[in-house]
Amino acid sequence: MSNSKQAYPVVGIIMGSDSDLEIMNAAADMLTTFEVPFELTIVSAHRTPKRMVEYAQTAKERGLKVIIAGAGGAAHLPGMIASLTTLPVIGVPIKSSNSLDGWDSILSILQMPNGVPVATVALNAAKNAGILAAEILGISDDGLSERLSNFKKDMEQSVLDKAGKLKTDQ
Ligand code: RP5
Repeated sequence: MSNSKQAYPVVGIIMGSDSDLEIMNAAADMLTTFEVPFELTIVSAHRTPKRMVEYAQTAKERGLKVIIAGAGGAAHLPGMIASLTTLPVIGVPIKSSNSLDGWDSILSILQMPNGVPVATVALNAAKNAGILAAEILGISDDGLSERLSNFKKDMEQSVLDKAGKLKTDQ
């Protein structure tokens, strides 16, 4: 699936199973908000290893600049993708049906060996993965950087509004 707005995706969102989609949609939503073209598909490290290798090895030449990879349980997808490409990989640990309590997914993605980094976000935090991907791209895109800046300002204002409301309620 590609973001219909633009022909050339620069972020690849991949996940180990369609059961991860509910969580991973949050990354897609953030990229849509920031007007970053992306593609989204299923790539399983264990069930489709050849597809995983092909995806990682062709990602750069296809124009991708960042990959967001989500997986649950024995979550090897982000690390294996990172081992096969020089693109930055953001890993999303997912508390899946085969996950004990989420720690298995977190540690599988977080505890990478020296030389093969994966930027790991919090459990189920695909939203932050989307924001981080946009921030990486924002380094060389002033318009995107401005949209990210406005996002942070809106977030700040919403907290200040809530704080102000608490004050008046007391
Ligand atoms: C992982 O196993 C997937 O990323 C998913 O989080 C989990 C469960 O997959 P299904 O059995 O629901 O397909 O590889």
